[in-house]
Amino acid sequence: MQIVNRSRKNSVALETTLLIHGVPSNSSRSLAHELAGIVDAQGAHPVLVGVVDGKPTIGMTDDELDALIDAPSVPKANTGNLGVYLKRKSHAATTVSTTMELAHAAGVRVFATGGLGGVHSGYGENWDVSADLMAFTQFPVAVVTSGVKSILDVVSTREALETLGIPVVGFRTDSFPAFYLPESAAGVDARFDDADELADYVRFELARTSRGIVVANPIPQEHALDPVQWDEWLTLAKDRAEQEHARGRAWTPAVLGAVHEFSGGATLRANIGLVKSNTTLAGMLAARL
Ligand code: PSU
Ligand code: MN
Repeated sequence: MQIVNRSRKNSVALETTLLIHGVPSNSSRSLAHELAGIVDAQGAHPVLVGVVDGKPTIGMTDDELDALIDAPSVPKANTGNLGVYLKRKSHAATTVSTTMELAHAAGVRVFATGGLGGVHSGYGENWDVSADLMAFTQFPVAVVTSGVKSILDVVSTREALETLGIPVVGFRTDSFPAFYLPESAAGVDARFDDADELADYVRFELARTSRGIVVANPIPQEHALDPVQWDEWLTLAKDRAEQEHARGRAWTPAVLGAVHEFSGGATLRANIGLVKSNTTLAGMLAARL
């Protein structure tokens, strides 16, 4: 695979699906700049990952990001359909799975996102498990994430990670975080309180295996949502997504968009708060590798 690789030592990958499908388009550009600034401030190098005119790009320029933002519709690339978008010379936003694939192809070992995809708690009778989980068995990249999105079945997702043999370590937490909520009923394999110690482990584990690592970083307390309030918004949002017949890859963006609306922007602020915190930790890690 031919890639455009603008990464260098100590790079941190950032993904385009979060920017293009996870937040309203008028905040994509400013969020991208803020995240890049956060990585820089940690002494690491930010690389935005996406597909531009069929070119897998690790380190997108502002113009390239603008091209995706301004495109009428940009597909979400997972491990399975990525090759189709490359062959057809289309733009595509990379999810956690394809950002890991491209980061690895460029030699980038650290990636910051908001929340992983995982096991869905269901719409209708459908079985829906994100390609993000399998990607950890294929690409040795440490992904800093606030656990998995609270719109999923968090405990089943944690079990699925264990089944796949993927290490899940917590930064200053014993609990597997649930995106907008700092804790869930599930736990982590180990807790690290010190960034140096965490970086030593990440270096060791990535060299030892060809698998990725989930670095679980809970949403900062000041951004966390009230669980009861969250449940109300989630119920409304799922009903809305059902009414819109959102299915498959459209489900996550539809539910996220609806909770942002029902919460009057509170979930969006929380989402941005947790992504920034994950980006800070990813920058700290990359600077230490
Ligand atoms: N983190 C966020 N917002 C997002 C995502 C992550 O804060 O929108 C994206 C990631 O790209 C992840 C995707 O891979 O959501 C999961 O989509 P799905 O459930 O369809 O696999
Ligand atoms: Mn899916």
